[in-house]
Amino acid sequence: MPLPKAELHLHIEGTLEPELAFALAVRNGVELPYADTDALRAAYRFEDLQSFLDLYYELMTVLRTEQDFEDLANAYLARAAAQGVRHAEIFFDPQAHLARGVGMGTVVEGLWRALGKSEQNHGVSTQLILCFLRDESAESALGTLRAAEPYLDRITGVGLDSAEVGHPPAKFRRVYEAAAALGLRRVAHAGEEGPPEYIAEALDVLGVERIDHGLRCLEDPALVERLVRERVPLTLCPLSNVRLRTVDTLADHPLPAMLDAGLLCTVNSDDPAYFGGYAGDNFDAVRDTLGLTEERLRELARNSFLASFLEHDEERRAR
Ligand code: ES4
Ligand code: ZN
Repeated sequence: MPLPKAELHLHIEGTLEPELAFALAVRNGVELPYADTDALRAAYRFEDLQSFLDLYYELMTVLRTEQDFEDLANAYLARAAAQGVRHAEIFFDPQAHLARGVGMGTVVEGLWRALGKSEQNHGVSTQLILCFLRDESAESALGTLRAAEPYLDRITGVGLDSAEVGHPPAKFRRVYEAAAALGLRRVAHAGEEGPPEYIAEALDVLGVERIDHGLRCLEDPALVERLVRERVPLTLCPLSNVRLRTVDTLADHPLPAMLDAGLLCTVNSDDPAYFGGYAGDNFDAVRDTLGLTEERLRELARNSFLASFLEHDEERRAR
């Protein structure tokens, strides 16, 4: 029996497995520049975040209809459930779809067709987090939030993803203020490829409650101390870090040191179709390669629920 856990860092478009991508390409008459699933898988050799994002945005062009988004989400939820995921806070990237003429309603209602029945069908509770693409303009982000207003009963919060370096959190101050005024929860990717200053800025300027990745906090001891003191959750993604070369090998991953330092770490899959595994695979990998004890693994699973947006009685953080 896999450890029950919550998944807090998962891009639904990053769950698009090659087989489903080809099936949707056929269904929608979209041409993919790969002969077959093997040829596509062979392209999953990434140098860095950008080389991954290029393929990620290319492949998601097969997603066109509500049915496509429903099928995508159901495939993810079935795999997640099999690996012990009981709750998933799911990112989606509407700007990448709006730019192709696929409307906000198609994306949100399509996903909701799966998410609305997920507890019943998969035993997984879900929430949706709308992410802004940080390499797009602040105005585009504001327009995206406006486009999402009719669907806010389906959306728990906002996040910030895509190419990090050169796009500091402060660029999105206004849209995060607007999101907060609408009662939305706030998270942001920071310190994946970007510097530790982006982590502090996401907390101070955007008012985020969690940091997605946050790995580079380790370069700034005072920041680590703050993250520990304020109990700021970090949603780490070990297999993603290896594939995108944020760490050299999994054996070099600083997760054990981060736990020892008292950071509130969680383990997640990020883009599991691309990075070699779902949530349980990430847990197994850190157990096997980093030698985490059962006690540490239970701590990670407990952290995932503490850091979630589920209602809970326990006092989560002092902030
Ligand atoms: C992402 Cl790994 C990662 N980092 C930033 N943005 C993303 N979007 C999808 N996966
Ligand atoms: Zn991510």
